[in-house]
Amino acid sequence: MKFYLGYAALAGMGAVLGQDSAGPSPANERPNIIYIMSDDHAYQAISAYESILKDYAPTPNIDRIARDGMRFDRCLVTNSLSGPCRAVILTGKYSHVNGFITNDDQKPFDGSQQTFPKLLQKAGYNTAMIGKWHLESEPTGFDHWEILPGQGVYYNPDFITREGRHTEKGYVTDLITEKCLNWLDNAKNSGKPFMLMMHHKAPHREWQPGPDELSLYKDVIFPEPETLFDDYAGRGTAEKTQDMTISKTMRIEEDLKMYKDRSKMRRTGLDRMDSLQMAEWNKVYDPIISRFYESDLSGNDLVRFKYQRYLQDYLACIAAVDKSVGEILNYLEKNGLDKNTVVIYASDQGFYLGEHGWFDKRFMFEESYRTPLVIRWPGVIRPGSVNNDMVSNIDLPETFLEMAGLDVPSDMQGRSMVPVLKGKTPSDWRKEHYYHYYELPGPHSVKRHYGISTDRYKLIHYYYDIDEWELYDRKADPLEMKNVYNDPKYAKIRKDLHKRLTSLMKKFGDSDELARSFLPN
Ligand code: SGN
Ligand code: CA
Repeated sequence: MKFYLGYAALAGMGAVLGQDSAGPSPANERPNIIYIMSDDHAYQAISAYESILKDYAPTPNIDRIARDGMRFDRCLVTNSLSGPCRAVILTGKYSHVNGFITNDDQKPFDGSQQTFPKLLQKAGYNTAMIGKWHLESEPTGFDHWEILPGQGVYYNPDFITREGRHTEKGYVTDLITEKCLNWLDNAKNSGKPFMLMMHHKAPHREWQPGPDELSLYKDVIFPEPETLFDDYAGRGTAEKTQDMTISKTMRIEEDLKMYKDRSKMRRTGLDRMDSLQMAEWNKVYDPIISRFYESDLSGNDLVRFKYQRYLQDYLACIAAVDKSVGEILNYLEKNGLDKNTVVIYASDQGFYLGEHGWFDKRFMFEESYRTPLVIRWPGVIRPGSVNNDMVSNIDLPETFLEMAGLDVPSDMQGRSMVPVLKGKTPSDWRKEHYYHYYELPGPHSVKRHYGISTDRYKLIHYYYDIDEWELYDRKADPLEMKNVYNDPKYAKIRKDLHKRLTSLMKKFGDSDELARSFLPN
């Protein structure tokens, strides 16, 4: 792994902890852990990452975590969907092992199984979970929890606690932040180390900006990704038959708020706004709506308009999330907690921002397969580090356990990233990563698939109602536009990847037979 001291101007940089002179060891004093996760936040929309949007939509507070800590440039998920990712992060086990394979699972998450919050709680941590949970069963392993029902809504949302369900007034990102700050205020005096999972709903579809950000990007024109008008030539059935394009799938009214029929606001929860909130909303959106219907756009011009509207709202939601991260960081500093608190920022999975003409996730292509991850751990992580190792969301619980000085149970399937965080990636760190996505039938019609990814290649098997293999060479084809599975030049690589995929599946206890057992009758 390499270090890039990207923020040379950082105060005191000269004196910063070399790898071996790292400050207080985590073993001396167990650190607090704050895991902040948003929903569907693409790394392309974090200014600490390289992206065409970098200069258009800054995320200064998330960037603060990267600047003070480590940015991961290849953190991969095992099944790019909300509920399944959350189950992986709690258990350190693949979906077929923890039992939660799709969002629409008939079976809620089995909360009686081993999870990292339970293990931390048992070891004396004060634990809490606040925000989007999305696992249907009640949270277990938390001293305190307060969750959104299902996906939750943006304005005046309901929350569920042990006492039942109630409605609160306000914007969901602000409410979750406030609840977390209140909990921290008690936790800091509890005499125990704490672990907080702060899970934002934003910036999930339908991307409804908060009152302070309504007009933030309304007049900004964002650069377009190279593949906005992808026609999927050179790829297979799965890419051609998905239902997640900006052009066809994205709805002008509910998604882009160009309401002609305001009764449709009920479908997206916007009808929950009170008259003041609605008046503020209308002030911004009414003129955009009038201009849109006057302009009578069609074809590629309409796609371009939709892309811009999508990003204006999506990035405005993120601005509120970034502000929330800043409030947490400031709180820690003000209360002298910053030195002994690890702060992690991640998304549940990646997201398409117009690449391949798409929004949403699910595919094993980079934008949804990779999730943003930045971690600050004062005294342990060298500030301004950038890591290119293949890490995964399945490594997070093992990492949290080791941070707390606990042993990692042998049945967890990931690996603690603590040595990676210390800048000492073990020589036997993973060189390949296993993926398996299951949700078909389901929203966006992405075929079921599993596959293996290495630094350079990806071998993917789409199955269920089709049986197609694809191979991508990310070095020759970084945008993943060409399936080279049948190219004789890749015959050797293909063979090798098949072999490695078979042994990876065996290692993790997955198989075609098991995949078939999860198919709908
Ligand atoms: C909803 C969204 C989908 C999204 C899924 C899963 N439709 O069904 O676009 O893919 O959630 O998202 S919506 O019209 O209801 O917004 S996930 O992040 O929770 O997995
Ligand atoms: Ca999600």
